[in-house]
This record gives sequence, C-alpha cells and structure tokens, in this order.
Amino acid sequence: MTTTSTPSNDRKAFYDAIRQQHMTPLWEVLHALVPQQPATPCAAALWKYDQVRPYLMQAGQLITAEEAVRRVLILENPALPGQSCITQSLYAGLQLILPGEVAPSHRHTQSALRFIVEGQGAYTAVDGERASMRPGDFIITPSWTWHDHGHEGTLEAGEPVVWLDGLDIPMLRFFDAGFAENHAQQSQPLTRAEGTSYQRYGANMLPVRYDAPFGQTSPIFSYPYERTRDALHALERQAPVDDWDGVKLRYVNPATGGSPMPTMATFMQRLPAGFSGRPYRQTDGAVFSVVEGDGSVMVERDGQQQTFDFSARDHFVIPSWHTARLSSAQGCVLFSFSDRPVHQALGIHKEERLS
Ligand code: 1HN
Repeated sequence: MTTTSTPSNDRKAFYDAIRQQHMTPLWEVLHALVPQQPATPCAAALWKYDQVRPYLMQAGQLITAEEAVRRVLILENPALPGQSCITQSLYAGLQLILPGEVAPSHRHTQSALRFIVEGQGAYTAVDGERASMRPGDFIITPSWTWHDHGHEGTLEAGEPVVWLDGLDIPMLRFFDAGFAENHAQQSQPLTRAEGTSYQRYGANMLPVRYDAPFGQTSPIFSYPYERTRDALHALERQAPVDDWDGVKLRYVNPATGGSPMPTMATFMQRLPAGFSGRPYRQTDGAVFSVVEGDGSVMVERDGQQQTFDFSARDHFVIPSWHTARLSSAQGCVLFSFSDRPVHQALGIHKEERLS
C-alpha cells in the first residue's frame, strides 16, 4: 500500500513501537483503503485460442483427467500471478477432457459454471442427472452438488472437448467458507433421465409444488445454446439494438428471475455486423468467451488504452471500472460472466454508460 508522504524519524520510531502491539497508523494507508474510485490491481487481458489450444492439447499428453482430477489451465490475471484468479473475486480456467476419460466425482461449496468452447461427446453429471455438452451451452454446478465429467467417444472417433470453467473460488476464500469432499465412486449414480430438470423447470413453467432443489441456485443446470442463439438473432432483426451492448440477455433462475447462481451472473450478447458500441464501465469485472464471429474491445483506465482484437473461442477480461467499448465489423456472439449479483446484494453495484 502506498503512503502519502515519507514519515519523519520520530513518527517512524513510533510506528516501530506500536508494531510490537500489532497496531499500525490508519493515516498512512487511509487513501489506499478508501480510494476515490475503484483501484483494482487487475489488468485487462486477452487469451487467443490459437495460442492457448496447443498447450491444452499438450496437457492432454502429459496427464490424464483422472490423475489431474480436473485437467485445467487456469487463466491467471497477468497482474495477479500465483493467485489463481482472473479478477479479485473470480476464477477462470480452460478444462480439457479426452474421449474415454472421466473426471472423478466430488462436491464443494464453490459454485461453478461451464461454458462449452469446442468439441462433442462429453457430458457433465450434476446431482444424479447428466447434461451433454455442446459448444455454446452454459451449464451450472450448484454449490455442494456432486459433479463429475466424462467423454463417451472413442480414441479413434472422438474429439477433445474444452470448456471454460468459472468459479467463485476467490470469494469463498475471502470468506473462509470453503468445504469439499470426494464421492466414493468415480462416476456418481444417475437417478434421473437426461433432460428431466429442463423439462421441469425450463419450459417457462415450474412444478406446482416447487421444491428449489438447489436452494438459491437455478434448478436448470443446462441452458442450451440453440435457444439463446435463436432469441438473439431474432431480436437483432426485430427489436432496437442497444448502443452499448448490442442485443444482450442475461440468464435467469426461472424460479426467482435472479441470476442463475447467487455469486455469478451470466450473459449472452450479439453485436450486429457493423456495430460500434459506446463506452461503459461497471464495478463488476467481467470474463468473456467469444462464441462466434470476431470483433474488438477497447479498454481504458487512467488514460491508458488497449485494444484487443478477438475471434471465436478467444477469452478476455474487463476488470472493475475499466471503460470498455465493443465493436464488430462482421458481427459476433459473446458469452460473459461477472460477480454482479454480489454487488447487487450488497447495494454497491455501479454502472456508467458514457457517450
Ligand atoms: C472443479 O471442481 C472443476 O468440477 C473445475 O470441473 C475447476 C477449480 C478449482 C476447484 C474445483 C470441475 C475447479 C474445480
């Protein structure tokens, strides 16, 4: 933490004396503790998929999913090395599963989201029900639910499957509220047919005696891309396009209208061809996965400006209170997630739409 001035020798002697009592003077750190505006240590960053993918495949040669438990390359914020986080509150990583593999069953209090980046043939099982993974699908692992992943393809005919993991790990670490345990079996027993949850909760209807199987978390744990994509494309043709966001929808917990998980909000947006967005900033740092098409994002803070050109399967992070401006010549679709529900629950969320 920076101090505003260099303390005199008698003050320094005083600070040394009170340090023995585990005390420290507030006036040396007050400005840093209560900044005039968010002063995140995070940096904006971009991971190009064509540079990342060869390393993921190399990881596939070096270690099995079973040995690794989860074969993931963490997307570490370049300004926070060694902290396993992409923002101060969020974790992100790219996970690989190969044909025939199983990532063993476990559960933890951290909530997780999966956003499928490439490949066919893999599934995740959550609380006794499987969900097949297809590119663009958004899948949830609610807090404290058993989950394992697998790939049903064969080595000859199967393809690698890669997804983005987003977890609230840094938040649970901050609150010292993390618990975890392993399942006795590699793959948990299945108790429901695939699709049961979607039929129960995903048809704009709910069971008459709604039972909130995952507490505050959405009872739908797989949101297939096809429906989202159709909605975005139809809205682009039929409805006004927002000058900042293009066509942007948020995923919901159908039982509450709130975010799918208590700690993380998720979004999908379409930037039409020729879109040149206006600048905005928000307190919730956001992680993006590029689903289709290409574009660019201009990110600025304290007069420092960077432009990232992105294409399908690239990932980028826009930290808190960085001004962002999205554009796309050919059109694109972007998935994103952030810690917005926590800001909103605390009454501290702030957003500015600039001109
Ligand atoms: C985890 O359980 C998964 O289930 C992925 O796929 C990433 C990172 C840290 C802790 C648990 C998964 C994780 C994780």
